[in-house]
Amino acid sequence: MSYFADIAPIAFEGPESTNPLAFRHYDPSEVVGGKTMAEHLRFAVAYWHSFAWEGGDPFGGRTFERPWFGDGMAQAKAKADAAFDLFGILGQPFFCFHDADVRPEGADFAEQTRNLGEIVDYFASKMEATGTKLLWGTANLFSHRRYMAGAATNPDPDVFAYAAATLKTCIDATHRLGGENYVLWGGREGYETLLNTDLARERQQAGRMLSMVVDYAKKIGFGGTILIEPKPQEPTKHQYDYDVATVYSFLKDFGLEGEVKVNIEQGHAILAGHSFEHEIALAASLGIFGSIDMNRNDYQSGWDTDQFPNNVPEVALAFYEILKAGGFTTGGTNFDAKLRRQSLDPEDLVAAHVGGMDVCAAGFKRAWAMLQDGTLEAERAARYAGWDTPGAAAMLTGGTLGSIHDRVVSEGINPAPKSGRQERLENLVNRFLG
Ligand code: XLS
Ligand code: NI
Ligand code: NI
Repeated sequence: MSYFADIAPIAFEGPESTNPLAFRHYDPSEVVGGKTMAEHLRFAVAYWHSFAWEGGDPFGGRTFERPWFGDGMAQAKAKADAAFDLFGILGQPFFCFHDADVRPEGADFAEQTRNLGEIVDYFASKMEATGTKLLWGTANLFSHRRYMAGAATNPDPDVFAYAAATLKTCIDATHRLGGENYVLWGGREGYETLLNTDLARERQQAGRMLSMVVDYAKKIGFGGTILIEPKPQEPTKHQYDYDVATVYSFLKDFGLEGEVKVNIEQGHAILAGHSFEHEIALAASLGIFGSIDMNRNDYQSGWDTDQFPNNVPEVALAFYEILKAGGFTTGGTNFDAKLRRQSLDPEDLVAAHVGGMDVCAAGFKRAWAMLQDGTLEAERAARYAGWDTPGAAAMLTGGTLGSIHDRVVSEGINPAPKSGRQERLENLVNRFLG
């Protein structure tokens, strides 16, 4: 019997519906600008939060009781059965997983790899039967104690080797399942104290590992996008992939800016002191926008609380930047979000996703309307219109300080400050987001 036995597939019932297990805004087949909402949003369930996480926090352990908890192959398959049942109930087109979420740990590398292979075969048959696809796979190179001082950036070369070998198996698994992306989140790639850390050396190790990932993906013909997921801290005090700007400079350093993009998470952006839309806009402007981990941080706690999104205007501004960047290609909206530890019931897991999907759909439609309206973009363009004059444009091509100086003197240039119109623009945005 399914873990979600009595929960029927979620239907779209429209904004007036009071049914807690219905979509009010997300109609997967609704066509917006020539694509369905399902094609625009490309939702994914995160296996780790929804099926592997046990409800623990730093002050207490497991609160959830799931029939698949335990470390055997039978439990791993029962977990997969429940996961695919949830994907079906939600109509989620995609899922994402780490190796450690899906397979029993195994006593050594060989057993770990065999276990992963067995589950990947099991996934393949379920994906074939249900049509659910893999948005991305990834390796968990942060939970096991061997990685406590990092994976690629570990001072011990044997850990580097073990991580490289594990990466190979996880890229293989992602490729075998037709994954559209492969994600690298460097959970322990950082430091606790500079007193024992050689920053320069660790950076070189990380660059070498990433180059090998790119080479290997090419060698096996993996056609998906390789993504780095920035995060500033937690679990380490300082993580090397701090934010989008830091990742970009790292990619440039190793000549990988054309090979690797970013997976941007709302909560990580907040932890880095940025807004989600800032990180998306910056990545798009640098040509490295790939995918998003959708969630919500508690703005007071300073932790990565990974809550489900519930703020439509906030989500809308993020989707506005994604739409401006041309929308997703291989990327999507992965709910890297978990229940609160008191939310014990199967219905909580379903309701969390239903609400998150609805918030994203509502935000997306508002963003779409604002972009179609065009006023905001016209205002932005008008602000820079002075640059269209030949004298101004020439400064950015052949200008020198001397030639510009002469022009200022000969033309009597004397700039008049102009309003940035922020409040008027905020009022405009509220017409769409309010
Ligand atoms: C943790 C990260 C993690 C990645 C995948 O904060 O968000 O869940 O998305 O390793
Ligand atoms: Ni996170
Ligand atoms: Ni994430």
